Amino acid sequence: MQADYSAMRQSILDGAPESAASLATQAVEQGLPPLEVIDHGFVPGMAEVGEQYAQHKLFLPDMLAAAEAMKAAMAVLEPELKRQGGERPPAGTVILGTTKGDIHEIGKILVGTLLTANGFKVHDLGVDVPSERFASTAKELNADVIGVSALLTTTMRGQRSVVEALDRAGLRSQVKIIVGGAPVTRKWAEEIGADGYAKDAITAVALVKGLLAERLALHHG
Ligand code: B12
Repeated sequence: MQADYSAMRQSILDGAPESAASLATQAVEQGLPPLEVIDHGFVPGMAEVGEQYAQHKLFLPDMLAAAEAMKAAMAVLEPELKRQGGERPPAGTVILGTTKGDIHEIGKILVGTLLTANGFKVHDLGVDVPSERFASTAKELNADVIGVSALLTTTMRGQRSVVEALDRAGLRSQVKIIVGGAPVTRKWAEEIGADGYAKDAITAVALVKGLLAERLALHHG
């Protein structure tokens, strides 16, 4: 049987959590790679919802329903992703969160899931996180990397505040900061003095691995 990507996309557009979850379950039962199912089946639905919202064809409640459907699908696919990663000693500790004033969480959760699947210890602070909390938690957990998500052009500046908060806490040289989210660009990351930017969850894993390898090389080389 083939993956029904168009039905998955439609379940997001319809804001139908039951149908999204059952399509995800079917995909798992068929042995389809969970990441492909997310990327080709469900994420295109979210992108379409965003476009239709921008064109005033869909409204806030529709966006909310779509997010619920996406979360229902992810609840099925996440454990699969993590299981495929297997058990290994932690490759490093990463703190994740969405900036103050911003409640978008789906992309961040996906980044966290893939990092976990790749052996990282992930501590997710959730959404609407004050900059100082990123810094204090980094200190508390002796974190290697902080990942800051922002989905609104207005909350992107919160990413700069996290860089500044880490500076103030005297931790800037010890902890790497990476940023992401739909409106975020590499140029913005450079402008605010972050250590990296990734456009999606797969690239985020490569980015974190690269940053930590760089650091190991500095310490030992
Ligand atoms: C779902 C959604 C919502 C849901 C969120 C529910 C939830 N639990 O998360 C709800 C309904 C709550 C919502 C609310 C609002 N939303 Co909204 N929302 C979306 C939508 C449709 C999808 C976002 C999503 O989940 N995408 C799927 C994930 C998988 O993709 P992603 O988030 O981009 O994440 C990937 C990458 O960006 C990256 N990434 C993400 N984070 C990080 C972090 C790091 C460190 C790294 C390295 C990478 C990384 O990796 C991820 C995985 O590949 C987008 C449209 C869009 N195209 O983005 C609009 C959108 C982001 N929302 C928008 C708006 C305007 C709003 C509201 C202001 C609407 C209103 N009038 O109230 C509110 C704001 C609420 C708030 N204070 O935050 C606008 C933003 C416009 C702008 N440029 O600022 C968008 C673009 C829609 C549009 N086209 O107008 N929204």
